[in-house]
Amino acid sequence: MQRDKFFREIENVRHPNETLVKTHCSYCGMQCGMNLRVDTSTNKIIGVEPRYDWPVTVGKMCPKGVTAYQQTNHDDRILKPLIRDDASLKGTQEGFREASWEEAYDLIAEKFGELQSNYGKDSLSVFSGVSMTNEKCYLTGKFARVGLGTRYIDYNGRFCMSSAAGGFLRSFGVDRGSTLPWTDVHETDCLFIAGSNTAECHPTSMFRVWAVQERGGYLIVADPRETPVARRADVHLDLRPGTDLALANGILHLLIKNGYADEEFVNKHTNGFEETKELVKDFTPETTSMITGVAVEKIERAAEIYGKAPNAIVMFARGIEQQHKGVDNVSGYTNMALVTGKIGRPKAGVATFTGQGNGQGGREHGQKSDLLPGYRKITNPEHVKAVSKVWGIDPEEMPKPGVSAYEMFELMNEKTIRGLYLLCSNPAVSAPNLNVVRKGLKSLDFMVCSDFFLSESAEYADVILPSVTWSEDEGTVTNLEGRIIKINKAQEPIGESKPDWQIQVELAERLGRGKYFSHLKTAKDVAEEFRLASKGGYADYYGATWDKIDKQDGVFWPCKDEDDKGTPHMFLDKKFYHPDGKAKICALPYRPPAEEPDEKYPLRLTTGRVVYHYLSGNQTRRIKFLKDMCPDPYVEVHPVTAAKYGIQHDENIRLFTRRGKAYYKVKITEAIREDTVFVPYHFGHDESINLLTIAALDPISKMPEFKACAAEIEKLDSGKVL
Ligand SMILES: Nc1nc2c(c(=O)[nH]1)N[C@H]1C(S)=C(S)[C@@H](COP(=O)(O)OP(=O)(O)OC[C@H]3O[C@@H](n4cnc5c(=O)[nH]c(N)nc54)[C@H](O)[C@@H]3O)O[C@H]1N2
Ligand SMILES: Nc1nc2c(c(=O)[nH]1)N[C@H]1C(S)=C(S)[C@@H](COP(=O)(O)OP(=O)(O)OC[C@H]3O[C@@H](n4cnc5c(=O)[nH]c(N)nc54)[C@H](O)[C@@H]3O)O[C@H]1N2
Ligand code: SF4
Ligand SMILES: [Mo]
Repeated sequence: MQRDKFFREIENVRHPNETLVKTHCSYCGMQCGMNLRVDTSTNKIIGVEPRYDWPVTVGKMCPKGVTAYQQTNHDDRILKPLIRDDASLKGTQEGFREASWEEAYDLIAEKFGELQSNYGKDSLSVFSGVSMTNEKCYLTGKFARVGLGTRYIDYNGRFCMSSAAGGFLRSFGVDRGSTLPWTDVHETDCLFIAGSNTAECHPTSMFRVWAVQERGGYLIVADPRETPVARRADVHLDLRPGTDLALANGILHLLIKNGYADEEFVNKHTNGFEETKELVKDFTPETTSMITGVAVEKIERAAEIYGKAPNAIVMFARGIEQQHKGVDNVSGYTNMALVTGKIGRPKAGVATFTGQGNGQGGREHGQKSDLLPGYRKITNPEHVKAVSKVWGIDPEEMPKPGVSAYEMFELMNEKTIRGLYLLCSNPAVSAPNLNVVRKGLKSLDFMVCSDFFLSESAEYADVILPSVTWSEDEGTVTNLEGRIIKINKAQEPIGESKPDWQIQVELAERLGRGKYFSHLKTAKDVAEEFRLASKGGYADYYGATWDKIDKQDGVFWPCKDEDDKGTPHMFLDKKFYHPDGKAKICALPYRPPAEEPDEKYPLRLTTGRVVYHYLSGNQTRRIKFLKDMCPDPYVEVHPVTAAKYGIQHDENIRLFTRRGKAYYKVKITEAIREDTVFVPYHFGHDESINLLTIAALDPISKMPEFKACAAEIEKLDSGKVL
């Protein structure tokens, strides 16, 4: 009924010369279905409407999604290549002049060539991101290894999905973010959600979350803050930041003790149970409560609900993953599903809320320092051989593994890395411990940045290349379910902007590597090569043709050939991907955050998002509605803590840690623990909270501990920003 009314209203506002282009949102991993409205008299995008026929999001979009189209023809778009002609202004927006593509390519080829002949192939680096299509992500990996011949490539997913990837690989032997399709979520009996601000970060999942409760099921949320999803939870486990592993072990202790372990499943399909059972013996509710700060009754109730639920899904996001034990946290919460056997069947399983639009596909096909397409390892000679064959290179030529994202900035400071090709990321805002990162960018001999809006990171570049927005190119993206979907082109690139794959093909030609790239004339050409390169890897996309994606509403990987419909549910045959076919239950000793509060820094700082902004904010801070709704950063402080410091709502304070300081307005709220403060990270320059965060890295995933460090507040006498 409502739906009909909505469509009638839409019909009434339709432009006379309007056509609709079926696609998905540019932002988060939900990849909401949308139609871009295009005026055929100008061939310009003029608006958007949600797609009711998209099974994952059924007509839902969030404030970012409904305004995303405003990026395409925005006044701030970079329309021509820019070359820096005043090196003294590095680190600012000044000192650039417009140039032709020819001049820009010539300069890059000359400077990259010089650096490699003076300092070796590995003096260059590539830092990329996963707001790009699979085809672009794939080609970026090839461009680094074959076009530049460097080992140093890594990407922003290191700060995003790397701990989930590490945990899933260890527990299941495969890293697909969700073991089931999202259309199962509302049909389960219990959702256990840890470290996900679902209502603000994956808002179009919420109708499924509420539906669980409406059907009489349960919602358990573990978060130091009372987020909108925590507020309506049956149990809110309001833990201290950085203590998830103790909570996961504590719940496992109760599940085993109270008879909820599925012995048959454990014996047949898993390893590691006895060792884990022994380890979690120590995590009594009392001990767990002492470490986490969560009341004993809440821990007991959560274990009881999860244990009793016929079907349950354990879900988590960056709250548990962006810790220096993020991988352990992922395996720790995954243990709950493995011990109780609530996995490998519909409506039961484990899922992470994948962050970026292509956070899943972008991590499978070679942007990570040690990975090649199809989730192959660059350290495995057989894998190298398979990919070298597709690329037409001698396996000997394949560069060795590089280092992780943050470590690349350290190497820039050491002058091991001297040149950078940055695309699709804004690390001058989003990387941890920014004083080191910004210094690293500044110390580069030569830096190229490809973006469509001049970002804070582009301010350090010598050449800026104008890329296109998602609406000006086509290709595939893999959403948070592991479903490969199609992004369609709604408008020709504006100005002289070009898609990144085309930039890489043309640049490779300038670098004398054209024979490996020149055959790629369209996005579809890249797609065909990419499917082939993934063939036989466990993230096998070979069978996911664009045609099949269109006909089936997407294709879940693995999808091995033309006849394969794809794999919506993982492990239905109870076969996990470790060589013996079993999953691993992991015994994980607790360790505290890298930096615990002390007398000098008595508070815990945690960081994250708000609904109106996206990541570094370089896109959403330019959209008027979003900027109006959330113009500035702030620090959330509990009223008791505010009283202790004598600070008022809206007062400016200085927040500092061992790494740096910044000034924020205080937002007093009871929705946070007394010992914790929270700052959203979507803001640049002096407002970036990453000036304060700690670069303590997880030993397996190399994920920085964005979610917990020790901090202190200082009241300013004047109450003004200094
Ligand atoms: N509006 C909006 N949506 C987005 C994005 C965005 O920038 N803006 N980005 C997208 C991307 S790339 C990502 S990665 C996802 C991120 O999605 P989320 O992970 O949901 O977002 P965050 O705000 O980073 O953190 C989630 C929650 O973790 C909690 N938390 C902090 N410390 C801890 C802890 O120690 N333990 C536990 N259990 N919880 C903790 C925070 O209070 C917060 O509520 O969102 C995607 N969607
Ligand atoms: N303190 C703190 N820091 C964090 C986090 C946190 O929770 N707390 N979260 C981390 C997480 S999960 C993430 S994902 C990272 C993300 O951090 P970033 O990688 O910095 O993310 P974006 O802001 O999306 O940066 C993408 C940039 O590329 C541009 N862009 C978008 N699409 C394209 C394209 O197709 N081609 C090109 N060439 N450019 C494009 C955009 O305009 C933007 O400038 O931040 C991390 N940093
Ligand atoms: S939920 Fe994510 S994909 Fe959907 S409209 Fe919002 S930002 Fe876009
Ligand atoms: Mo992310």
